[in-house]
Amino acid sequence: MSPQSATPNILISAAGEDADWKKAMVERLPDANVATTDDDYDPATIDHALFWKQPQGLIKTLPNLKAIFSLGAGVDHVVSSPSLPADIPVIRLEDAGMADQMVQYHLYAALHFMRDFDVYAAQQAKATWTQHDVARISKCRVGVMGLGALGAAVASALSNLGFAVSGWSRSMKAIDGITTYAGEDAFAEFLGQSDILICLLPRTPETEGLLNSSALSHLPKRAAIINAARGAMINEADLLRALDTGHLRGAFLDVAVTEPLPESHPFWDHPKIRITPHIAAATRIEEAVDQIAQNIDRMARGETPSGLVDRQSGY
Ligand code: NDP
Ligand code: OXD
Repeated sequence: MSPQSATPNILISAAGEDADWKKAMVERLPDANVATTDDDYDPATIDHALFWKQPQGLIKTLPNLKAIFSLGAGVDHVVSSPSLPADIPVIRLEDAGMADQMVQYHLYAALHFMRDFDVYAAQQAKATWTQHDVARISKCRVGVMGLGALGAAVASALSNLGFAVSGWSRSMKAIDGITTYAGEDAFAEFLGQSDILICLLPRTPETEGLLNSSALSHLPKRAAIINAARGAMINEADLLRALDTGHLRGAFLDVAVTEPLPESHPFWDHPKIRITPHIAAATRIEEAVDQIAQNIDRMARGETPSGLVDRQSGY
């Protein structure tokens, strides 16, 4: 990348949290000009945009953008914009305080199934006092889809707790204690040994609808699914069918195709589904602004920023 001008002109659009981001950014880069969309700013001067679910059409009002930073790990809200020029670098956050939270979320959700808390919740609803054998954790096979900043941390934490963990990614990975698979050819085999399937993939054209009836049919009978990535990766009707036929024992969902999940959605009162409202991992602003500031510096020096999105693959 070619070196850029000295003083960054930054615009923030952060879905209601603009003031917090602006304060943190001003503290971290006191020499930069930092505005939110509520401020009086000249769109032609803006060269760096910090976006989380920015309003539609905002990108095309900024003719001199040199980079767009996502304020989350996912970049689907940016790369799906039809007005995004092909040559603008899009940069995602890497961990930024989210990996620890993802680990906590998945430890809870995986233990929910491994220790039969779903079974006991159903029993409680019928005032039934029946004890079941406790499975050996080493016999419980967890498959993690996506071994990036978040998936790899979750896979390692579950493995350290004693689960038998495997992981699936686009390119082959080597992670201590984890059996790894890569690519489409290995997908069915990976699914076939996942008693608990965790989805931590980015939303891209390749991953959208990936967990459909065909994929779900490869999971072992009475497998469970945990999805804290994006709702669009699971075909919701196929998931409901797999739960209702008893092929799947349950689903723990932090994300949905439509968020907030509509009040009338069948997920809400499905006895085999646990819902949380997209809270698995929140960006920690301090860590995030530090990453963004370092990347602005890197780009100013003509270096490649860390977390640069490959526009071809979409993440
Ligand atoms: P990364 O970009 O670091 O990692 C993505 C992983 O997915 C990589 O291992 C990548 O493979 C793999 N992958 C991508 N496409 C495919 C494919 N077609 N087939 C197989 N593997 C694929 O992402 P993060 O770990 O930082 O984040 C993952 C997602 O988690 C985010 O995109 C976001 O949607 C979601 N998220 C949800 C939050 C919540 O609160 N619910 C909070 C934060 C993030 P490879 O390694 O080979 O490139
Ligand atoms: C993210 C998210 O992508 O919060 O960071 O979903």
